[in-house]
Amino acid sequence: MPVKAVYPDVVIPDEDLWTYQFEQKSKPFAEDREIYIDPDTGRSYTWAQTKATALEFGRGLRAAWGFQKGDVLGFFSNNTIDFAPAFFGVLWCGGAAMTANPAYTATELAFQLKDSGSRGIITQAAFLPIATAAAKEAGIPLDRIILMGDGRDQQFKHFTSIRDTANKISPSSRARLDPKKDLAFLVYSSGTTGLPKGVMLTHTNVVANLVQLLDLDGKYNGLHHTGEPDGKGDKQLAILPFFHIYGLTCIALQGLKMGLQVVVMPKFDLERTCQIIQKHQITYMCIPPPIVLALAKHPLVDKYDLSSVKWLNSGAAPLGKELVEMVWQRLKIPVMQGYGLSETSPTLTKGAVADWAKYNGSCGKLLPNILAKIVDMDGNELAQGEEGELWVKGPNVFPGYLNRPELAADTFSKDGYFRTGDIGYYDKKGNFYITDRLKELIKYKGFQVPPAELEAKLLGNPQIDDACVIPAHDRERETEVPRAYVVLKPGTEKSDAKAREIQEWLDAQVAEHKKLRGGVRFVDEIPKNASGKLLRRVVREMARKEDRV
Ligand code: 4UU
Repeated sequence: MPVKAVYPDVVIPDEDLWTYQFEQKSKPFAEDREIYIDPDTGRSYTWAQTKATALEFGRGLRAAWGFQKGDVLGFFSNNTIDFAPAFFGVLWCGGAAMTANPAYTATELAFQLKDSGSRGIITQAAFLPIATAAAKEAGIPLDRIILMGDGRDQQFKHFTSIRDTANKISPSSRARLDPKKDLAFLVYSSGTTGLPKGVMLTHTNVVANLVQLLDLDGKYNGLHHTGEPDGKGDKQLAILPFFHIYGLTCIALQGLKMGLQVVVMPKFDLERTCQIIQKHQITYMCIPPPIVLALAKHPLVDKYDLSSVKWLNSGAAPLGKELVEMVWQRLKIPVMQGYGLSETSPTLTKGAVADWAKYNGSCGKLLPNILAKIVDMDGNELAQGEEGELWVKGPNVFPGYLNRPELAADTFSKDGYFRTGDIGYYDKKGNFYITDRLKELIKYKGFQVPPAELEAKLLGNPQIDDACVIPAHDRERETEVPRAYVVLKPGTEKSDAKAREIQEWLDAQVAEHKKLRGGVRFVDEIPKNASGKLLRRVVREMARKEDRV
C-alpha cells in the first residue's frame, strides 16, 4: 500500500495563481502590509502595490507586444523585489514565466530561450551583455529585452515604464485560464537524465503546493503575519534565488500568500546575511546545506546576534546530521529539512519544527494530498524501512516536460507515479530519509549541474576518447562537485598539467556552478554494460573511495 501523508487532506481550489493570490474575498492581513523589502535601498512593495504594479505591467505587455495566453517571458536575473510584480504581470496576460540562472553563459541562456519559445527577456542592467548576446543567438529582437531592479540603461526600457498609456487594455480583461492545463512557470531541470528540459508547472500545480504548505508552516511551524518575537509578523530572508523553484514557491509566493515579509537579497554573502538578520530581525530562512555549514562553522557568525531566527529549513541537496547539531550548539537555532524537486512545484516532504532533534537527518513527512511509495529496480513496492526509489503522486506533480512527450514513459510509472530518481526510505512515523540518487544529476550548492552537458563538451575535445562526469564530495564546502573521469586519445600524455588544462578549457565554457571543481581523473576505460550504457554507479564508487565517503 502506498504511504499517505499523516496530515489531513486539504482542498485545492480550482483557481489560477492570480486569483488565488489577489482575488480572495477575505484576506487575514491588511493590503498595505509590506511584503517585499529591499534591505539596501529600503524600497518595498506592499501586497496592494505588488498587485497594482503587476496589473500595470501586464496591461502594458499586452498593449505593446500583444503578449497573451500561452506566451512565455524569460526571467534572467538575480533576486530583486521587482521579481514578483513582474512575473504576476506575465500571469495576468495568461503567459508563463521561464526562469534562468543569471550565472549562465550566453549559449546556455540562448538554449533555454529557444527551447521555451520565449518572446522576450526580463533582466537587470548588469546582465545586459549576456542577455543581448543570448537574444541574438535565440533570434529575439533587442527591443524585447526589458529591465527590472535598480539599474537603468538608455537603450532598454524598465518594466515599470511598459504601461498601457493609451488605456487600450481594460484592467478587467485578465486572461481566462484553465488552471489545470495552462502553465504558470517553466523552470528547467535535467530530470533523471540528459540536458535541461522545461518543467511545465500548471497554475494548479503551484496553487496546490502553496495550499499544501499553508497548514504545515502556519499551524505546525508557527509562521504568521502576526508572528513573534515582536507580533509584527514573521520575516524571512530571501537568500535562495527566485529563478529556482525552491525560492520561487517557498519564499516569493508563500510570503505573499501568508503575509510573511520577504527581505530580498540580490545574491548570497555571509556577512551581509548576518547583518540583515540582526537589523531586520529575521525570524526564519530557507537555505541550502552550504549555508548551514557557514552558520555552523564560520568565525564571522560570532560577531552578530542572530537570536531572532526561530528556525531554518535546509533543502535542495543532502545535509549532514552533524552540522545540524553544530548549529544548535552554537546558535540554538533548530534546522529541519525539506525535500522536493522542480517537477513537484517543489515541496514533497517537510519537517515540523517541534520534531527537528528527534528526526535529525530526515527530510520530514509527506505534505497533505501526496501519495508515495518506495520501489525496487523492477518497480515493486518495498516495505517501511527498506531503501529504494521514491515515487510520488499528488496535485503538485507536473504534467511533463515541454515538447518532450516521448519522455513520459520514463518519467511516470504505468500507475501514474512520478519517478523522482531519488533513493530513500521512510520510518514508522512517516518520516522520509533521502539517502542517495539514482539519476545522474549533480547538485553544486543546491544548483543543478547536468553531467550530460559537461560530457558532451568533453567528448568534443579532440584529445578525449571518452568521458563520464559524476558527483564528488567536497566536505569542506558541504556540497557535491562535478568530477570528470576521462579516457585520453592513445599517445596523449596523462599528467597533472594535462588534467589542469582540460579542466580550465571546460570551465571557461560553462556557468560558474558547473565548473569541474572535483577535478579531472584519467582512466583507461569508462565502465559500460553490455549494451554500451555508461555505468555511472561504478564510476561514482571510484569517486567515493577516493573521497572516503
Ligand atoms: C537530499 O532542489 C530542488 C528543490 C528543493 C526543495 C528543498 C526544500 C524544495 C522544497 C524544500 O522545502 O529542486 P531541483 O529540481 O533543483 O532538484 C531536485 C533534487 C532532488 O531530486 C534531490 O536529488 O535535489 C535533491 N534534493 C535533496 N537531496 C532536494 N532536496 C533534498 C534534500 N536532501 N533535502
